Amino acid sequence: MRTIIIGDIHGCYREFISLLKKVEYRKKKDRLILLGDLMDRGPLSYEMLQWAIRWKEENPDTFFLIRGNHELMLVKQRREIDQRLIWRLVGKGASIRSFSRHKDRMKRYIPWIVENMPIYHEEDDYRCVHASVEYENLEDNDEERLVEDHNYAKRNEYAGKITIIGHTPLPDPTHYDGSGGEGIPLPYHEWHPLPEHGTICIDTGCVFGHRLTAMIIEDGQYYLDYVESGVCIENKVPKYIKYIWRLRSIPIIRRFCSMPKVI
Ligand SMILES: [Mn+2]
Repeated sequence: MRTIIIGDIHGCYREFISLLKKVEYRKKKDRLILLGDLMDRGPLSYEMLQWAIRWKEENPDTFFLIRGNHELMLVKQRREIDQRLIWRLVGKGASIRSFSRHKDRMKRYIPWIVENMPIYHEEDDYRCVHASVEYENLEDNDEERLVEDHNYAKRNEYAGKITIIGHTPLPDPTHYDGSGGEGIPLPYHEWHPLPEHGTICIDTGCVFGHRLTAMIIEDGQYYLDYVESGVCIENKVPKYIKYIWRLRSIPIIRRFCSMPKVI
């Protein structure tokens, strides 16, 4: 049985559906795990959430979701003022427009998110969280580390059981093996044994104009596939982000030029 894992969709519902088609997802035979951040920034957050709700209802045992920092902001927004402000800056407006086009409100879905989007998902030979992991025992990590932390994964210090993450957009899916060195970009369209240790980040910045990536795991092997982003983002992201992505495919530049920080 294949398991298909997809990272930060951010309202890129069209790309999500075309990626499912590209990897020939079969709902009766495959499992599907979404790593969170279904909404905000992109144009179709409402459609994406409705799809997830319907899918979870119809496929409760083969479809799993994890909570991202954007879902966490929705859950927390009424209590914490700083979370409200940050959320404004990182694409809440796009979600509000998407929901109001359907005369709906996001708040209504907080109980569904709390019930159906836990902060981690554990399997026998790997597990999934949204952002990063520090301690082998997932219970020992605080919520901020698992759901919100941008920098920890890149420090490449975690060498425990292999964990699939999203959250930090990168030019290519990347394996952090716990050695403390640079992450290793992973190739698309080839089967390889699933590494046993470290983290693999599969967020390739679809909503920033790059790609939506799927990781397929079957019998201890993995395969990566993607669709190009066709999205028009509603919140302005500087064009230099795309240029840096292109330049970073040249190894010497990759060494001296890190990804711009985006939440
Ligand atoms: Mn995120």
